[in-house]
Amino acid sequence: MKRYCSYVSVLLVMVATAAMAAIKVPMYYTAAQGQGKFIGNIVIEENPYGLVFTPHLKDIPQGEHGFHIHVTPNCGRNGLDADGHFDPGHTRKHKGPFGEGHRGDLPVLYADSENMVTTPVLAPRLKRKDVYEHALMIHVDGDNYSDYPRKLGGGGARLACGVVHQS
Ligand SMILES: [Cu+2]
Ligand SMILES: [Zn+2]
Repeated sequence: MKRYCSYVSVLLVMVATAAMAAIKVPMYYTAAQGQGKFIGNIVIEENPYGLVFTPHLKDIPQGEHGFHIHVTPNCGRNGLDADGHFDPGHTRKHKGPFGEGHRGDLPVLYADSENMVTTPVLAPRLKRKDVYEHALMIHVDGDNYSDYPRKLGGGGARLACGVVHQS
């Protein structure tokens, strides 16, 4: 019986570790066909407050960049094949990571003067199961977490993209 109990507890630890494991998403510049240059990874981890996205990216123009989960796990046609923002509640509203709109609205990423993006961001309305088989998208411009004055936060063209696969 004792042996059985320790076997079960080892199993439980293994299950817990698997659930906590980070997801590593390789990111690439978008391209008209296929994928562009590799620019680094974004590591996704769940904690009690939501999902933490930790970027390790280079070659991103200095400043703010809109960052979202787009529905379709496909980065083709300069990112357009990823379709729109992840919106399981069909809100059709872009309100940012703390609003009641698209669940795929993530906090803005910031590239420093050396064109590196390394500051983690927290998305409080997401769990890791939400992000599998979708795309992470980084836009050319920033994000004001509103559909005004420009739709979808004003991020404009799609700069970099990566697909989140279940590991
Ligand atoms: Cu986007
Ligand atoms: Zn949105």
